[in-house]
Amino acid sequence: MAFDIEMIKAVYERMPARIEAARKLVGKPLTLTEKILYSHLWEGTASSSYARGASYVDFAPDRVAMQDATAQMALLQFMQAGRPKVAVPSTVHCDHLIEAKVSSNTDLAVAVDKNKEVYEFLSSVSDKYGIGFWKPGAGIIHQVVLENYAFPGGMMIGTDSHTVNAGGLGMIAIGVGGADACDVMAGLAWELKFPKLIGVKLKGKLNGWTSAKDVILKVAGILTVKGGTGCVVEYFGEGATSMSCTGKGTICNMGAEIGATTSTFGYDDSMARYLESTGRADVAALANGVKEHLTADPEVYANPEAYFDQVIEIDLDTLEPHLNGPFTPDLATPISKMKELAEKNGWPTKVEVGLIGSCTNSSYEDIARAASLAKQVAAKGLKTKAQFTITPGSELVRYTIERDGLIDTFNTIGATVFSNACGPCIGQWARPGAEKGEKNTIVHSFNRNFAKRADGNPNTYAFVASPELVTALAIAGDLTFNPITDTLTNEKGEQVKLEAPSGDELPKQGFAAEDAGYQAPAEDGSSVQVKVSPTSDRLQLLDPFAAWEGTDLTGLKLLIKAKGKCTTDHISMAGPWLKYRGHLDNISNNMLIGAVNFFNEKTDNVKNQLTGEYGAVPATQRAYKAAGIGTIVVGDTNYGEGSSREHAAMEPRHLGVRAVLVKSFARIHETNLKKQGMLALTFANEADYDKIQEDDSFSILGLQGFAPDKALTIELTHKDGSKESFLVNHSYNAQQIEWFKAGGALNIIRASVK
Ligand code: MIC
Ligand code: SF4
Repeated sequence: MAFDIEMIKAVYERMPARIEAARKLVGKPLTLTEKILYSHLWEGTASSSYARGASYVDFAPDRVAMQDATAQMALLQFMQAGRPKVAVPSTVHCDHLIEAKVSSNTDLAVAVDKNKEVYEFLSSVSDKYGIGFWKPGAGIIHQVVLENYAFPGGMMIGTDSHTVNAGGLGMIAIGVGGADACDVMAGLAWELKFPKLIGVKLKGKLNGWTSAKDVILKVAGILTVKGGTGCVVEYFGEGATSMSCTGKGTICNMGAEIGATTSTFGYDDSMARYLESTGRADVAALANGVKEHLTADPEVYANPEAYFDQVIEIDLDTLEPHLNGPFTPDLATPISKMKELAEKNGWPTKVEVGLIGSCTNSSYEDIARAASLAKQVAAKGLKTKAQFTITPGSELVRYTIERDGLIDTFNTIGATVFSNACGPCIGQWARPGAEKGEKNTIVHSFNRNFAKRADGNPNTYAFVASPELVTALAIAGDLTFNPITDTLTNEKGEQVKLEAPSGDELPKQGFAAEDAGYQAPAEDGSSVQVKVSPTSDRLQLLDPFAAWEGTDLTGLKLLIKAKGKCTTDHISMAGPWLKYRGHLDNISNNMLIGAVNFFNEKTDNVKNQLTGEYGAVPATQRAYKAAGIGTIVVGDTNYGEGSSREHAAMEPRHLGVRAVLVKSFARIHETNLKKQGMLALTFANEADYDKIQEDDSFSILGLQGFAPDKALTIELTHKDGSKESFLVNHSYNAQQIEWFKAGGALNIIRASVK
């Protein structure tokens, strides 16, 4: 039986009437996205229709998921909310803190030892508050959610940007910061601006070398890393229904890379098959009973332009395999153009390592198709040129592929199998020699490829592709190898061609695992003790942030004017810093160390206006803090793209930054800043970015009249004493302004329990 089946039943019981009411209010047929959103309103049945891209709406998500690296902060906050138990089904997954070094079992044992304190904390908090706990080794959050919790038509939030993966099972699943998760677990509403809708029509069918990953690689090329901001992407068409459920998951997963709020697909047979094969025939039966509500009204897909804000059409019959990168997931190159582009751009073409797996791409189908290529190596007398690694997404997949001989197949090409965890995808790859900083190329089936993301080496050129293409390129050892047209020279000197990949969508003998790694919480957790040592360097209880002083902010200094791409990896790097995710003061020592200083083009090197000296960003900020001087961070477009990690907002808050002023924000990061009581501002006129000079002081004026849709004013005082003013916008609603005034949303919840 599936987890929380009663909750799922209740959702399906409410759905038809709520959808009917919404259809009347909206006055036209509904997309799937609208159906799910309108059936999850905090107010219950809709009383009015909402404006896309404009109305802030309170929702009631069905569940919450958290991974270990973000759960620590989320649960440290929840502990202060004064609730005995979580209000909705919630889970914690231990996946991010496991380093990939030697091999699965060795690495897991090392992680369990190294992270003992954190795992014990998460396990005991989970036990106490009624949260399901997935132990280290159980798998990556999104894969485990897809296998166990996701259900068509449901709505969930998760403290990880790739929570959107569950769209593959027809959910609206959204990545959030820990403070948002804390609200929902505390029984409060969750707020989101009603999204705009992008429809993607998939014509034709996947075939040959092309896989589901190529759909999203193509979409990322079209929409870029910010094209999906504020939007939900809904996929439909024969190409959608003919694709596997896990393939849909891959597409939704990487929707995070276009900034989309989430992506989803209508319920179909592939989802029913997946539910049944993962032991949830009961959910499939329930879903079948409300089928018509789990997809858009027929008029919508017949005439999408009339219902979506933007429509994209992709023909799967002609879609080519793609490679996206380096350094950004939206630089999309069809494989046939790689030779030309690599040469033009000077990308190293020798592939050193091919890495498959991760939360994005480690379904049974992915692994089986990649294995079909590995099998050809010996059969065709080839030798694999690059190193090859596999990171299974869950123990369920790992156990099953081992049973079915697929790991043995990979072993024949010298593969290393890492733990069922994030590992190399999040800088937890202890890659030998990475410290030398040599220019080199890797290909992987993950989702992100920002600088330093996999191995910490800024000169590693990472390209994202399907697991099939990664395997082929690893065999060839060459980024420009096009398996559709090119041949390889085998050991006998013959020219051989790889045959297109093939593999079962689901295991013929069903999924299996000896121990999936789940720990149920205590029925009554009131006597469970949660321990945090006051001397720990991994965990630190939170102190409330100070409330707004009630005046305009004056005399702020410029901490950094960041140039170009500034993702959450630049603001709060992962990899070696993941160990401090539960300790705000310690992790603050990585604040903005990856951001490029506009004035000297260096990272982690900014001017301290008090001394005139240049130094590291965190140390400089601590000096301002010690002097009681507030600061401001200035940034470019799509600031804070990438992760949901609220540390990127809490660190500046903790260290005394008062405002972040940018050309535009990524959604989750902007909300995280607001939640933590920071000012998140955007230039009314982007060109005003150019006015900011290195020695500027800032005043933020108009805060006493801080109101929705009302611009604030920034007054700059340059070094020579001259002044300049300009307007800055914000997207705070009345509630969010209260968060700012209280010094953070949590202070309001705290006050309500006293
Ligand atoms: C990531 O893929 O960047 C992460 C690590 O999963 C993050 C969460 C984190 O920073 O802990 C995400 O995507 O939200
Ligand atoms: Fe883990 Fe990478 Fe997936 Fe993030 S994207 S959850 S780091 S596997």
